[in-house]
Amino acid sequence: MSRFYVTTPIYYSNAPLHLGHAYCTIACDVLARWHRLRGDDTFFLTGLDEHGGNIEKIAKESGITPQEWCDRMAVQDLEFYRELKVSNDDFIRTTEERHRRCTDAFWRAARANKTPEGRDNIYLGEYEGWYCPKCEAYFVEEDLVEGNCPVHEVPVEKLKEESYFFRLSDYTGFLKDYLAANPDFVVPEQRKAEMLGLLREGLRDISISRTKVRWGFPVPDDPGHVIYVWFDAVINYLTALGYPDMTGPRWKYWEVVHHVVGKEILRFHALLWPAMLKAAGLPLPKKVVAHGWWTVDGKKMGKSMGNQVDPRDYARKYGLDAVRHYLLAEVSFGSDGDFSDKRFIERYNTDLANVLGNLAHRTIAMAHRYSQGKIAAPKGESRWEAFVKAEFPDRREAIEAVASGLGLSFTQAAFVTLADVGLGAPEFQGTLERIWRVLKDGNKYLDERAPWNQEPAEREETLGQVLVLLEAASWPLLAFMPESAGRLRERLGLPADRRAPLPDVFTVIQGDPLFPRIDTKKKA
Ligand code: ME8
Repeated sequence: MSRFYVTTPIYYSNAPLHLGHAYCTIACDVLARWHRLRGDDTFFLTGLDEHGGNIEKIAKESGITPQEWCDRMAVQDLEFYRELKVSNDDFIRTTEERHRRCTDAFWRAARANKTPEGRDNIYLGEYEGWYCPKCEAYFVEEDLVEGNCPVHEVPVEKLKEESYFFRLSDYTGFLKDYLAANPDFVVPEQRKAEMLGLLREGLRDISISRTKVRWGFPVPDDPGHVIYVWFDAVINYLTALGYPDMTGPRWKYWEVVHHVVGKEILRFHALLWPAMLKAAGLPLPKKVVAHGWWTVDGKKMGKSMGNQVDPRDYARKYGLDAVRHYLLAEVSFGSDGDFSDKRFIERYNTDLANVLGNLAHRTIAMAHRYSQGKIAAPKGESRWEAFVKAEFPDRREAIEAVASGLGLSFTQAAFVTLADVGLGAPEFQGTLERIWRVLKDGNKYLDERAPWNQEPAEREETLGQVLVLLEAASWPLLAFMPESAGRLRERLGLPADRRAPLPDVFTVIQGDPLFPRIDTKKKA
């Protein structure tokens, strides 16, 4: 059985989560759900990053302890997850005891080993640099934008302190070689290019302890220092699997870990973290995927920007699946996208109401009007086979292999393959675009055949063909829009989330439109 492990970043506990966090979490949720549908042994992790000076400061300002602050935020954030129906298998908080044990063991393992150049991985030194309290990270002069943090555009402070360092500079050559030997390790390509650029410049050692901040884990054997929040944060991905115990039931997932992160924290995941893992003698992740930013009027949506969108407002109004679809269909995963009410509604109406919703609704309605909801499944191969072969000629062999391997029809196998290839990249927008290309052909077919004018036998053939298409498409859509695709499958008279052999005769069930059109005129 194949395995799959996917992680989101652990989000800072300093402020409520917003659409940007939902975006990355939903993308991971789609991947996890798809792998579960494939029958893979899947593990999906998300959680909260609760340490660091920022949290210490905000708790102090609120007159409570950092732990109390984190506990309050965790309740809110878990509610956010519950409402977005995220299917994570574990939820990690970095203040947990399991994480302290794991971080301590990891530090000791890295400290005990040497770099590829044969030097100590961790050493004591003095750090001076431009520190952004919001990033919890130091920047060098050249990184600053008009003297401000390049991410948050807030003033940075010049700080100097005794600090432990991780000798990242000694890993530049190792990482260059690793990225060259593993071309899919960092995706997409445009984001990998940024990492290669950093490697060409050469990596600098990174400060991994603080003496000014108290809110964090003490450095092993030197409690005057607290471990830098980023060093402890990335280790969470191991904590959830039970590290340092590498004999536990979850350890098997480590070799298939996929990290999905925003582009601004890619360097921590694609450069620092692999070097840290190598230092601790552990295998590197399978893949690191970077996504772009949601902006509002061109400005990054952010906790400190005051322009956050709460995805729950949209989910309550238009349905959670409409939010999931919009986020993943609207922009290519590595690129930025501007969030707007107008685009949300346009995409909903074109993709969901007009294409998928309309195809399902009118087919099921006609099946009832003309045949009491009973439609024989067409014999032989469906008419979509030729369309798929013409549209995706380079996928033909893969589809045939999936069909024979899984005992599926060509049409079913086509959608499985489109999802497998697309989500393997992962490339959400492209996957949805390809699925929609076939669904649009479904509507075109229905219009051309005009079953309302056909003789009963021909009409049954037409409607049967569309039902076959809807069944095949609904399978990968269970990952993207679990509730609506499940409801569609039930309307087709099929189990919502189990692939049973297709019936000889579909018994379809009528209901309200899956995606009622949003009337923009009425809204105005
Ligand atoms: O960086 N558009 O936490 P964080 C898209 N704790 N995605 C966005 C976004 C936006 N406008 N805003 C946030 C941290 N995100 C660290 C991570 S991991 C070991 C530690 C998403 O709360 C995106 O995935 O600032 C981004 O990388 C993440 O939230 C940052 O969350």
